[in-house]
Amino acid sequence: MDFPRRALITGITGQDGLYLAELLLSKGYVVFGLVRGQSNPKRELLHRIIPEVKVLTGDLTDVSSLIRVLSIAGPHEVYNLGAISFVGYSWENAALTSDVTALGVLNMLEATRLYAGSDMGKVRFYQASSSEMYGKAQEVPQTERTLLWPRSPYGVAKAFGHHMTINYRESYGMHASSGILFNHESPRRGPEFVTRKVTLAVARIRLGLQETLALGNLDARRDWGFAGDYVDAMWRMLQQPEPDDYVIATGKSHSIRDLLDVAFAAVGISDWSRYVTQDSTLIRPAEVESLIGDASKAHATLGWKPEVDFRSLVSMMVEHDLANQKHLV
Ligand code: G4F
Repeated sequence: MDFPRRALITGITGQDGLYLAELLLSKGYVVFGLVRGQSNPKRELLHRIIPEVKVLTGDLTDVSSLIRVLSIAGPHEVYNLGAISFVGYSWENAALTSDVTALGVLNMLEATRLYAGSDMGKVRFYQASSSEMYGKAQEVPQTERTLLWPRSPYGVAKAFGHHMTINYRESYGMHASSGILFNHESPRRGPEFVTRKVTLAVARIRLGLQETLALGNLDARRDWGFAGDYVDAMWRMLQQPEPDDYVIATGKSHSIRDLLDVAFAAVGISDWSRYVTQDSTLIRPAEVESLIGDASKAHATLGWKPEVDFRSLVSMMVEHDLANQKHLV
């Protein structure tokens, strides 16, 4: 094995990209991150948080830029985390979501295949698949073998990327693995996602900076874990002798109402009903009502298990938001 190991991460400025970069750096990797566009403000942010990452410019929709980036980075491992990842947005921008989240995977796989040339053992590939692919879930809990029934343009795009990854594995013998990650959150989560939207609002309500919180469907259920735990599973997948697909989940499901209970309780509010309103414009055209994953295969093969439970995760996020909003009081 060559040392030091080199990794290329797409989507490095997202929550998962940042945690994964920190994990790989702690293991002695040289980490390259793909960042899109000219004067992207996220480049500065990345440099401030993790200055050790070597930033390369490229775009998932431009295969020639990916080939160039791969030849500069010379990675042993490629983590394809880049995507337009907000499900709600994907109905408004279905074509763009498909270009980036679906065809972007094909571009990255093809660029990696060309980079590997006749030596497929040279590089290992991780694809960020998603539990959103299960959509109208056909089985409870969901496993690697559960039928995919996506309910959003985002879910359809992720299903394309998932199948294409399997196809490259089967067609070209590429060491390409897919992590079917259930919802995973952290203080680094964007405020458009429901967990962070709630914890930020709860902190602001507690501090007197906000009066109410408008939400959509309160009955949806998700299997929520901690992003910091989940990136470890990605790395473990690429250390296996054989590529494969793995569900990464906690095996516990909670509703948005449970999320509200725990988040408001963390600031000493037991009855949140007077703070929360329902906004019909936030209800999705087709909802994924309930997801819960069975990660037995990851437990058995990767030796992976989640460390942070739902209550600790939500409390961690509320604490973080109280601290970062305090200066506004
Ligand atoms: O936090 P969410 O927007 O996450 P969603 O749609 O489950 O997707 C996330 O997890 C996927 C993994 O399964 C990823 F692939 C994907 O990229 C993303 O990270 O919404 C969670 C639930 C939904 O049922 C939604 O309808 O919360 C419900 N919800 C209710 N009110 C809301 C709101 N979601 C958002 N974002 N904002 C609301 O006001």
